[in-house]
Amino acid sequence: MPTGHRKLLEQLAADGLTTIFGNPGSSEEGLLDEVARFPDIRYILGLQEAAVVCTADGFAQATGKPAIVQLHTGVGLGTGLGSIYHAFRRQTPMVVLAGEAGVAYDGMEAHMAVDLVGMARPVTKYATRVLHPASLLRLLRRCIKVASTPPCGPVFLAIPQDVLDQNNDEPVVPTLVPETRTLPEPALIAQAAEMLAGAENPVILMGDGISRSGGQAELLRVAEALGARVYGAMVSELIVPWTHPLYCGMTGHMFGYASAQTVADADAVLISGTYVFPDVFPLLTSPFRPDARIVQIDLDAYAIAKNHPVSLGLMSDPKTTLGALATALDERLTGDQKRAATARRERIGAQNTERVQQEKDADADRLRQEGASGPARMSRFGMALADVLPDDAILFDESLTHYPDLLRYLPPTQPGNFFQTPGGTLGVGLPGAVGVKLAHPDRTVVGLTGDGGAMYTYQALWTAAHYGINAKFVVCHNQSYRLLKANLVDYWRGQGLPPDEYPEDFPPPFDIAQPAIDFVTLARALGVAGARIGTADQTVGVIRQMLDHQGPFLVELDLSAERGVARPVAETSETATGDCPCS
Ligand SMILES: Cc1ncc(C[n+]2csc(CCOP(=O)(O)OP(=O)(O)O)c2C)c(N)n1
Ligand SMILES: [Mg+2]
Repeated sequence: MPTGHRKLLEQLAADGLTTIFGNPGSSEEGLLDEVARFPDIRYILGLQEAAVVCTADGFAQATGKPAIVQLHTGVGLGTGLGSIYHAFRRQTPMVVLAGEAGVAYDGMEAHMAVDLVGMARPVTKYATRVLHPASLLRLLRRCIKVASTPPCGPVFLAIPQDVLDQNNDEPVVPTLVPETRTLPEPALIAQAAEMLAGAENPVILMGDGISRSGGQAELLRVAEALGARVYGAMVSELIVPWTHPLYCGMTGHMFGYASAQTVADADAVLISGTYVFPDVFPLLTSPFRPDARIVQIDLDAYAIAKNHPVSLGLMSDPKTTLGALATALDERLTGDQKRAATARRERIGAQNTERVQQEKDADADRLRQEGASGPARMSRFGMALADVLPDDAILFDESLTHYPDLLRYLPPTQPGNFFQTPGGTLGVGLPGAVGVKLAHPDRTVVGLTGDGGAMYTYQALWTAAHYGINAKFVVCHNQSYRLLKANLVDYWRGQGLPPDEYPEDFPPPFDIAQPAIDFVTLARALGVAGARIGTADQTVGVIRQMLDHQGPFLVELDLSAERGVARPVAETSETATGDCPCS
């Protein structure tokens, strides 16, 4: 009779989950030994657990299916926890398995024994431990189901080796994931339409729950029917093309007062696939106008009215519900209301176009002044990359404070081609790109990271080299933790300090310039070729080299010219951090 090790792999194969991302140890040796004999499973080795989990995260984002992660008992799980937290925030379907010696040793407090479930619980949807060979596959299927059911997220299963060593006669059957294509009864759709119709300043806050349900087109129909400004809140994927007239960017991730500005004047707000507001320092009072009508649509009942009251909450699938809402709005809106929505759309679109044009003009002026041998700049890099990147290329973006200058030239326009890292954990960009490239080997995948972020998970490059995963990487080398500088400017302001009294210097720990990290040499040491862009005129050639190279390739983009943070000369309502997707 097969052992639990074998049956666990058979269950994964039955569910089409044939890739395991892991880092092994002594208490998973039985499982790893079985993997070696089980050709239907591929094991992707990572050298550090944070990188392992983030690689799995990218793979899950690209495939939409739960990624399987294997970690080594408490020490491996502990190293991976910060990255599991990221997966938790961004609702990545993921099953984390950690081995341990065995339940037989519970009374011994054996070497390396620890309460694994207790460690994992705060950052997972569900965490449990297999205690008996008759319930190994039962619990594994439960984990796969919970991870895959919206709101998706990581789950944890402790797999004691002595339980898996035993013979296992559980049947292998595909895991059932419940269907969630639900639709509220027509009266509720009508009520939602009535609340939103005729609004003069409607706003939509959208999140990843919409991508998960495939409701991007339906959201756009509603936005266009209403002429509503659309903001992403805790969003990591493209929902509305960033070039669409109504797309107005992301809410911030830091300060509630800044995010609240997006809805301050709104007389109607539609929230879907996210919650209000995912800030580090959230506003404790309601951000909404007292007379605003607020409709929230989500499969996640917990997200609805989570922090602030709403007028109507619909626990249902975003795609079907937004589709029905768009149809109801179409029928209900008067000719005048439709004309007003179109006019609003044109006005908002014109404002957005003008803002982007002004930013592009400023970039062009600066590049002209600095000349060809001037410093490398993200704007120059973005322009050059946009010229040559294939249409179906995928960006995995953790360029952090540099992302506005990049995406001005490479605005995401198609669902599935763009991922960001809103979870707050640094080090997602490089391994994320490795995971995406593994899922889409035929497409160009470019992962961007800050220099700070890179150093949390640089080991992912070794995995790319080891398996020949041909992803491209860009390190934005600004020699600093620049976002922390921007945060501090906002903090000074929040403390009521007048701008002319802001300290001259930032705290020394915000600079990582000495010694300068040589990212190209570091990449080479891990088996990945690379080149550095030190001046503007090197940009085009190095990008060509990156894309032409057969194999993974890393570009170190010297952004030391952009290491500072503009300090406001006077009181302003703009935050220095903007909508940077980290903290
Ligand atoms: C794992 C982890 N450690 C620390 C932080 C705190 N933190 C937020 S932003 C930041 C600096 C990021 O620097 P870098 O990646 O170089 O991007 P930049 O801000 O320079 O654009 C730090 C250290 C974090 N978010 N995650
Ligand atoms: Mg940096």
